[in-house]
Amino acid sequence: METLTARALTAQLADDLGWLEQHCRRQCDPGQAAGKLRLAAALVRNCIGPMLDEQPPTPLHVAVVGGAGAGKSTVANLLSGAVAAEANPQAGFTRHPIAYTTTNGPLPWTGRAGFLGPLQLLTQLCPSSLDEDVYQVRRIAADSSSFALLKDFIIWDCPDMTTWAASGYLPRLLEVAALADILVYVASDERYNDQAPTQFLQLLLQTGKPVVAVLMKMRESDAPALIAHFQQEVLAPLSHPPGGGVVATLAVPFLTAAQLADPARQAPRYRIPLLNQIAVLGTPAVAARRRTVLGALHFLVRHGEQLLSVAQHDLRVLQSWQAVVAVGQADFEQRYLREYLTSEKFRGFDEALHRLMELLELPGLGKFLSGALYILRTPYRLLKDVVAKTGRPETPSRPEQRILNDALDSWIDLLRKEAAQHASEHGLWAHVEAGFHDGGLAERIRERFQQNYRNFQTDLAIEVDRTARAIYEQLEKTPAVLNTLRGSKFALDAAAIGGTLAAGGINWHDFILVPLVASLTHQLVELLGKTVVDAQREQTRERQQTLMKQHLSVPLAEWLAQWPATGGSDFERLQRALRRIPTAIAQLETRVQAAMTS
Ligand SMILES: Nc1nc2c(ncn2[C@@H]2O[C@H](COP(=O)(O)OP(=O)(O)O)[C@@H](O)[C@H]2O)c(=O)[nH]1
Ligand SMILES: [Mg+2]
Repeated sequence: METLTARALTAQLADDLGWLEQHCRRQCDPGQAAGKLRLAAALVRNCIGPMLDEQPPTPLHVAVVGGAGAGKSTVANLLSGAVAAEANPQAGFTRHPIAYTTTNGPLPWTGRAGFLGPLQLLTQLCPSSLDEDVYQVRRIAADSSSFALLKDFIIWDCPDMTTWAASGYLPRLLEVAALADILVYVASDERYNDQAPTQFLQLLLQTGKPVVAVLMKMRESDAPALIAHFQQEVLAPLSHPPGGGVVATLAVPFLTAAQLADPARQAPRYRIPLLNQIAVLGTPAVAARRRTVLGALHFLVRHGEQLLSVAQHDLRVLQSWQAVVAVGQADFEQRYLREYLTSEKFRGFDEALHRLMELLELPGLGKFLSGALYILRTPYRLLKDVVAKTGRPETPSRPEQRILNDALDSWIDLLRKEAAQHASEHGLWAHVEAGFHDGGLAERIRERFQQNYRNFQTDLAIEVDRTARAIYEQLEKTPAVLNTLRGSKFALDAAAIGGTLAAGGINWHDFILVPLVASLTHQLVELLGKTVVDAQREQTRERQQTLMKQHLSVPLAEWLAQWPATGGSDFERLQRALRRIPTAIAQLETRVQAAMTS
């Protein structure tokens, strides 16, 4: 396998995961499985890629996430110390991620290849309700206090965690959540145990990122009970890999309008514990970033198989297509056997029997004896010819090629019918149907078949000829055996004739008996010869079935079985992704480990 650069490898993996996510959204489950794929792709491009690219660890990224109206924008303002995020009572107001920074100069981290994947940087300030695949960076005045978090951190205000099915702003949220080194999970008093945000939290915890939970809008006196309840009811059932998890749960009771308007000065009681948590988690930055990257890597390694499981349904459909191909194949082979092979005579073997009998006649001087016996058998020969001629005329068998073509047609018909029947159920069937309908699939099948048919014919002719010839050639090559057989046959003839003559003394009826006995012994030997030849004939019949499978039905079935996954189809892309993803994850693991120890 070719060795890709780190950048190419992460781009390829993110691309494959992204393709799988889109495929998943198109096909089956637009929910959690697609979300998880998006998160995986985003971890590759936003955490692992930059690390392998030797990006500096700073600035660290803090993403504020949570359900609709929980108070995310309010918390973003608490963190930044400025009222820069539009807190808005309208649910789902923030539709794209917004970064807050005090930096006035260039922002090198935004320009890196693959940063935030498909999200484009907005060059002008826009309301956060703009529902597009964009992100914006808002620069705010530096906080002169000693709690100037924005010096080292970028704060991200994110779209709401609402439903898994949201295909627009949800992936944007996941993109930024993947980028984050620290997550701040916001839940409001009234809806702190909503199901969807809790499920998101559970997924995000799998990345090993540390989470600070912030409970909002309660009465101050209710805070301890609410925290206890939240920890017990919401957090306790959640799992997370070692090192991550919800490291603290803070309460920010209902703020006054004045506090909301100037959180840095009016709400330090709530702000400073929050900033402290972030500062501790982010110091030293190198260690924080290392944790992010390792968490991302472990996420991929642990969930790799499950990420691919979204293709299970597709693979089952592929298998059902392959099963239909196999049914067609079995019918095809049966028809060939039934309609052609069982009635095929293999005339070559009649010739072989003839040659065999000739061989058994005595050579040299013995020819005279054989000749005499031959003459003796004249009445028998004449009779045999008459019987052969008056016997039932053989019905000519149908030509092999016609039978094969008919069998192929019904194979094709079966495939066409099944594709039409299931076309509405899955893209694979629709693809096959389209192949038959306007892709000339039937013609292509016939072309392949004809090509293979020619090879089959050649091989078959060679095979039949070789087997038939082997019957007498073997004897010719072993004169000792041949002579014994010839001697035995002659001895048998002589004994029988001698016996007949001796039995009644030489008499007129010997003219009848002797030719009869000579014919009988010959018939006996011929019968033995025929047994040998017929055994070979049967073997050849089986061999021909095998050859037909080998040349015709098996290669065609294999080609058909894979056909939906060729020619640039979705299935080809899917199989490529399925093949490459595990390898790429394994390679990233090696590279990240190498990079961290160097
Ligand atoms: N008075 C008051 N309003 C709050 C508080 N926290 C949030 N809100 C209001 O609740 C609404 C939703 O808050 P916001 O931060 O926009 O939530 P988001 O949707 O999660 O970003 C806004 O109208 C906020 O002003 C608080 O502590 N006090
Ligand atoms: Mg908001």
